[in-house]
Amino acid sequence: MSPSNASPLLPTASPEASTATGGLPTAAARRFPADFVFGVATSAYQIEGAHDRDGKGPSIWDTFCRQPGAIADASSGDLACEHYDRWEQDLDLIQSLGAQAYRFSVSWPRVRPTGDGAWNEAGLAFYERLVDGIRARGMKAYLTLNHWDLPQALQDLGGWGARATVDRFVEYAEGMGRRLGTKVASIATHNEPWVVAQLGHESGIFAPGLKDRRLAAQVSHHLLLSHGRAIQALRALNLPATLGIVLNLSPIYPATDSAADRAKAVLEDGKLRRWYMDPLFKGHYPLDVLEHLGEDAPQVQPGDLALIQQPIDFLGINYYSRGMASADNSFDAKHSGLPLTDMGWEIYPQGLTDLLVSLHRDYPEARRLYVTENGGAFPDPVSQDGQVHDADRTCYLDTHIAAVGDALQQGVPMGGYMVWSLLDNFEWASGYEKRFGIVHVDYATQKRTPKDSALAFRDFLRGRTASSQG
Ligand code: IFM
Repeated sequence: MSPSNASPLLPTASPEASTATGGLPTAAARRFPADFVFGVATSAYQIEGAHDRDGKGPSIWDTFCRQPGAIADASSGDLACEHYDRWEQDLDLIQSLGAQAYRFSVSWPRVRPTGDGAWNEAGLAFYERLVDGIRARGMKAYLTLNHWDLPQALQDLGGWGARATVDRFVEYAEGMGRRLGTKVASIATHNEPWVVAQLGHESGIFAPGLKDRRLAAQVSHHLLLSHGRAIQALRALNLPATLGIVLNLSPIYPATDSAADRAKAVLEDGKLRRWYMDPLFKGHYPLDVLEHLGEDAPQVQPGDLALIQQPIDFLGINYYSRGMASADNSFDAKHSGLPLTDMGWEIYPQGLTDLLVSLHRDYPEARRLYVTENGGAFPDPVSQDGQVHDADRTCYLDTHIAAVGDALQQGVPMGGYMVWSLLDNFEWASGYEKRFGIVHVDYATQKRTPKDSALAFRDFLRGRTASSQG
């Protein structure tokens, strides 16, 4: 751990450094309250590596990556950023940026290798050291329980399609709550359940790679049910940590003003947003989506919806781009005129403000909102000077943080903002081809190099501290 806020990785702070990076000028022009938390985010499978070390069991992603053609560059998270061994250096780096919070996830099969039965003390101890390290550096730990790496042994029993997995998840949540719940600032049950259900079980492009719409709908229900029951179990522990869930959301706009496009936008909004928000906050599934699913609608047992609708302390929102709906699916982002990231996603910061404002309007029950992920993939070549001059990402972060500031000004109860991601990492089906980090990772040497965007974020945070002191 660094004794001070200095890092061997970053140049010493100076007004010139701030000017050199350009800071985040648009973001800085907005006012963020003193208790607003800025942080960085990662997830276990994407950075840890050590896939089979110290008693860890295999996850569905370990299995999926071995399927030919599943991952664009035929890679896996076997080594990733070797964060399992380099976590202290990585925490020093986060501290040196001046981030107040670090959002990370726990690998379920690292702490309970088969998802049932014995716990793995070595895995638990790793996360305990990590959380202690975060706190020792004066930062808050934001823990996510499920960032997609389900134990393979549970998948073999039916995975999220099996109702018994809900029970296993509640045990996992309670176990982690008992072990770390007094030390972490926040616990999120799931990260992006839509992705697990749709990409994992309907389109099959993510683990476990299944293609079955009915199963996907059932999976989404089990994820929500397990969320509600886990919140109940964690609440009973009387922890100081705030409890919530993280959804991937986008505002969906009709591509044209035609009635057909507008109707499509409503349905797409239903599938992405209301399917999760309505049960979480209103106690029902949206009727139009149930009708759309017809016989594929999930089996819901009496009492399930009341369990899902547990009061939570925060809603985390992962925002990357807007959604556009056209009845004939003719909308093509490439021709929209908006700049695109390396993922081909449109850069549209206004969508973040629109999303946050509409969420607060439609779901005032969501008491506190956080942007738990936001960022962009860009090609990021290393320059001859050894640095990464990622002006596009710096601009992306600047305008999106400013968009959060605009939502705050319009009365949205925002609690914080986390950059995705601290490090370049394993971007799921895209492998290592897409780089989301504000810190460059040379995978051959594991050298970390803060990109210009990291320096600009650091300077923005320093300016904020200075103005709150001045
Ligand atoms: O890398 C992912 C992350 O794991 C979940 N949210 C979206 C990110 C970018 O695709």
